[in-house]
Amino acid sequence: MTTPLICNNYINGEWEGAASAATLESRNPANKHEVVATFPRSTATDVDAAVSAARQAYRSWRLVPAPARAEYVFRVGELLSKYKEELAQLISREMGKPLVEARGDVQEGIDCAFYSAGEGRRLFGQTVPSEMPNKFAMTVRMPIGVCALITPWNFPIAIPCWKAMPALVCGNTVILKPAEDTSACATKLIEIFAEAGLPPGVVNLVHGVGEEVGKALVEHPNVDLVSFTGSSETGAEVGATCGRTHKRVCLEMGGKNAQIVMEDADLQLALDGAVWGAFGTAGQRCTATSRLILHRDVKEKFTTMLKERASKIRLGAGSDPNTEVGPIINERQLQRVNKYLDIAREEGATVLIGGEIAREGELQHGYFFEPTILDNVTPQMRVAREEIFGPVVALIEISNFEEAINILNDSNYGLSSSIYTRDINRAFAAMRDIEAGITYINGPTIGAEVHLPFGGVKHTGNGHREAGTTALDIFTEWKTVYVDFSGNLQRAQIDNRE
Ligand code: UN1
Repeated sequence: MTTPLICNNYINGEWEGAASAATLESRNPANKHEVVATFPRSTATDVDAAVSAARQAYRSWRLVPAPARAEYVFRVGELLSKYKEELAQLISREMGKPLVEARGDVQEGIDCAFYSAGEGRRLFGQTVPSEMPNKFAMTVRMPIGVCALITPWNFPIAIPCWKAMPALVCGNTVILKPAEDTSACATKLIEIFAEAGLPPGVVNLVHGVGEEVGKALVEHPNVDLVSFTGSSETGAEVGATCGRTHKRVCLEMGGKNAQIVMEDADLQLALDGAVWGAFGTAGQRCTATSRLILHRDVKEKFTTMLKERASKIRLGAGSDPNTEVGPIINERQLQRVNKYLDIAREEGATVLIGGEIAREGELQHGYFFEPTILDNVTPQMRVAREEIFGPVVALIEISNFEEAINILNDSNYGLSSSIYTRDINRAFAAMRDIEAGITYINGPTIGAEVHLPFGGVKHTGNGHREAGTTALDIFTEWKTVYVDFSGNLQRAQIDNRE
């Protein structure tokens, strides 16, 4: 056991505790007795300080040429590469995911840095012909101002990078409010931004409890934009507050992602996809596969294969190289997953494997849940409709393609989706008819790449798409500029009609 890391807020280029001096701690979810870090329990006073630093820094940061802003972000990418292993170890310790996945989390941040940095030399607008002679018309992207970034614990490096990097390249200043469970990861990330030499106040970090610090940020009159990834319940509140206070808001919320396996699918491939999609990161991804929609001709065979594979999954600490599935993030989430198992049983689903909190040997010291397969699930059951965020997958039987699509779409959520079929016509029809922000053909529901838009429809989001070039639409305002070099007053809609 190592000594706990002492984490601080980062405001205006200075590391400091909360004004109240109160602290909280994060723990290793694989061993609840191990405190990973202590961090400040900030309040509205600290939020005020961070917002005024970010506001002040914005005045000059917006004027730094975009290619120069992008160079800082590029440097962050280089430093993330340098510290990749150290960061991955920390992610495994504080968040619990296996090391290979933790390295992937950092890699996603690195990819995002290099991709976003390239945008510094693009940030394209448009030139458009004017109705009038000797006049140019164009659109240019302008930054928004001070952005509050509220991020979850499941991708403690990648998700803050998705938000902060494009925001900075676009000329905004940012305040990160990370999830309490992964405060050390966020601190290390912001140390890297600081090492990259960003001017004071451009990037700020405020630790604390969502209902205190997150709320204060969302309500703050000097915050211009809130980018939030988290639960649909909290997202709805964030969205309502931003509506009331006239802030731009980007919401990335829950999913109830399904993988369809048709009768002509390559079953081995579909199995690999299902195991990775449902149990990877212990199901704690908003893109995780939580429904398997199986054609009745292959359901029995596929279920046998899945049971066989899932029952052999090795649970353990993320830091152990033999671990395939790590712990659930904390006691509250563990109990939430467990509660869904009670609900499943009450609703009449059959627990094929798993279904319990794992307590054997070392596992008893952490928050482990057995990989779980629920059979005889009907689309109306709560376990088929609500996001569980754990290693639990529900099997639903269908008899044809149309039924598969209807059941997949019968959800309030619409983030990721997948279909395994060898029929190209069906694949294209699925691509068109599935109601989700992301559709994979012959691939699992997880594994989005940073240079493509990420987000969902219905209650999953509010129409924005993170990552890819669409991230620029979140973090910029369009300005339309007319340049009249005729030397005369030219009246639109009037003089050019005569
Ligand atoms: C999330 O779970 O919030 O597509 C993000 C994926 C990852 C990102 C998941 N690249 O699974």
